[in-house]
Amino acid sequence: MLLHRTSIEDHNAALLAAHQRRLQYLRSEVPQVDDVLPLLTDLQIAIPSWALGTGGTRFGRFSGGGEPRSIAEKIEDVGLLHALNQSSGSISLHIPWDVPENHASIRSLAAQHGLRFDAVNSNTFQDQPGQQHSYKFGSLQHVDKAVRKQAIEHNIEVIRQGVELGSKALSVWLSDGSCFPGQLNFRKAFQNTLESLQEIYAALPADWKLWLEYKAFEPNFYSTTVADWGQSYLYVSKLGPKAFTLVDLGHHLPNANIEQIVSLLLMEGRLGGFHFNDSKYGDDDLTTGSIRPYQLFLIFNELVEGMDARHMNHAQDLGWMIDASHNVKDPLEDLLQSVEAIKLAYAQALIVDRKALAAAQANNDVVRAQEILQAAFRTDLRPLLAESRLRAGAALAPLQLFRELNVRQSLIKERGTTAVATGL
Ligand SMILES: [Mn+2]
Repeated sequence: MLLHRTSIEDHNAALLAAHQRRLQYLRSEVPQVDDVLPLLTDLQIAIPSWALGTGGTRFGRFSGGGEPRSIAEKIEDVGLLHALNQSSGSISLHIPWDVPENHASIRSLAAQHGLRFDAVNSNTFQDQPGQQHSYKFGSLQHVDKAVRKQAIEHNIEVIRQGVELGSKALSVWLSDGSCFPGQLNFRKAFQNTLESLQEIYAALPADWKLWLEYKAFEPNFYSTTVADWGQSYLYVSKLGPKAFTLVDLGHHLPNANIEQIVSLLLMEGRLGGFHFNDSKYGDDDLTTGSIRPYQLFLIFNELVEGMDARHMNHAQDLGWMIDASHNVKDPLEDLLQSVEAIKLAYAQALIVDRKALAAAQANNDVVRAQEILQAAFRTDLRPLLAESRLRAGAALAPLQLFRELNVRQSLIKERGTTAVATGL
């Protein structure tokens, strides 16, 4: 489904007066408005190809209809999101759920929608039909060299696919680990994994990065071979300068101080990027910002401070991606909400009074430090986000327009009620 320019223009015209009133008030309250606007416009959040359909749990899956049936339709869905918010300018493919048959036509379709290809993701946490060896007891860590070799070759094939699409990063998440004490020799599992990663690393093109994602538990429940940021850091520091740690917000043990992790990884130059989502209990994969928006702001506060300390480009130098599952919401509506929450937290972090905060820290003025952070967090910057969208040619209120245009009904009409997108 293509969004007509006039739909956005009519929508914006109807909302313009109220928007300008709110923006004018914000300008009187926040002096940095004009500095923040171009940064907000530049920040693009990648949409994963597996998040465009309904997710599920091991108890069931309740399809919403109109799901994309092919990579082309997935690109069209991301193109639709991008037309609505001009903030979702890339797509991250998962191999083998999404293997392009014709790279040139897929690339040109993406370009028509103003999209590029973000990191490609490998999958050695499932067995695929016709696969010779099973990953039941791990992949890159496996005790059998033949299984490791198969997993290494899969990752190298994913790099090849990514090169064809213009991707610049391989994202690796391993479910490797053990479910019971005694099942695994931890040291051997680490060494096998490191050697396997070294072979994959050697296949990276010169301008590529490898992002190693960690996760505390699940599907293995006793040990995970890349379980936390320290373990990921150990691997990537041994691999070389093109390897980085990837932080998925849902992959920590309860109450982990993610903002501190981010700060230290940035300090060491080893933070590669993010998978955004939110959670209350574990790896819930809920809408970003739906449960703990203050934590999201604190993470962005450290990101902005740490990236500026290293003179990094906020939009270009880290990978920004959503990794969520939509079990009860329309996936496209959920993704619009997620992008909004991410950019809102970023905007809040950009208006933190850093000089005053540094002075409060130097004087051990704990009360003042809290006041400074919370003043930024509690400022309603939604008119600023709307203004950045307006200037980029997007909709003032993307979610509202999505509903006004009955987008989901159109997609159901086009694709049917039983279409099921590939993914988990
Ligand atoms: Mn992830």
